[in-house]
Amino acid sequence: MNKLSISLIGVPMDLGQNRRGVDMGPSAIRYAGVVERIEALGHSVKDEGDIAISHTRKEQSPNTHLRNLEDVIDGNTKLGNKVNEVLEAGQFPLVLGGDHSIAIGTLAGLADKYENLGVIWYDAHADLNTAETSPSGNIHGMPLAVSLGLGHADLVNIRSYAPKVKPENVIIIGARSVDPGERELIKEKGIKVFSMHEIDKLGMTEVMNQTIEYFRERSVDGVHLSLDLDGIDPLYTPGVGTPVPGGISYRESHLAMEMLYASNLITSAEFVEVNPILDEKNKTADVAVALMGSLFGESLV
Ligand code: B3U
Ligand code: MN
Ligand code: MN
Repeated sequence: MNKLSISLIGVPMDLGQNRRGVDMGPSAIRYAGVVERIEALGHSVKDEGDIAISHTRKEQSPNTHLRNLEDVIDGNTKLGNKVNEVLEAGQFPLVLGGDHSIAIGTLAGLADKYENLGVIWYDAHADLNTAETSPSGNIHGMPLAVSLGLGHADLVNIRSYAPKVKPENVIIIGARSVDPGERELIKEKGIKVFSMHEIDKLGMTEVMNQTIEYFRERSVDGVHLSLDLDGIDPLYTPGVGTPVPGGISYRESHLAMEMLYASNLITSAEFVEVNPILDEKNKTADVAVALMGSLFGESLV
């Protein structure tokens, strides 16, 4: 088994959406035993601490189409730099959120090393809005669009290059709440989506086999897993800001992580949207850590 040197990066970001508490996600995940869980598998873990997020949140944000834009840019620039530094040191970046707007920074730090990066977007949502299509103005609903080069120029050009990811290198898994503008973009760009419909119809084994095959065919040089805990059914992960019923089950999610581990494709990961204030006894952070266990090689026998 391949033993990794993992760098844990906490991102206490809550400015990409309106609910308070998701900034405590990294603490909740640490409290749920992430370091011990991964070290028990023989990997080494270095906790890099948290990225400094400025909190000048204005109750009446002047730009309601892109709430807290300046602070989101600032936090993601710092995160992108940190992720890149960790990669340069030969470490595997494991990013703990924080709301999903942090994927903008993570991908900005990854994509100048991986020129043909694959991305798995495990989420109830497509996160493909722009200021023009967003129903909320919340940047956590935009990070995938931004990473494809679509949206506000200052977000798109974090770390001074764009785009970070090619649409044909993205696979969305678990989608069940997709806005009209996002649907258009999925069609226009030909983005591969395994919605809940496909997961129900094909089963998770087939979905993951096709996912792994898709990336192999495209000869990606790395695959980033961006896992939004709201992709999973809120029965198992109630501590998220925008729960959507009818999600991926606990068991299907473990199977997906185990198959990704066996594929040896994953080169970085992030777990986002854990909100301990909305949670029940840290259940959602516990699920996040359990899934990391499977992603990093825990097996039952
Ligand atoms: N698509 C909606 C809702 C949403 C996106 N991401 C989350 N919620 N977590 C939006 O606001 O863009
Ligand atoms: Mn998301
Ligand atoms: Mn989501």
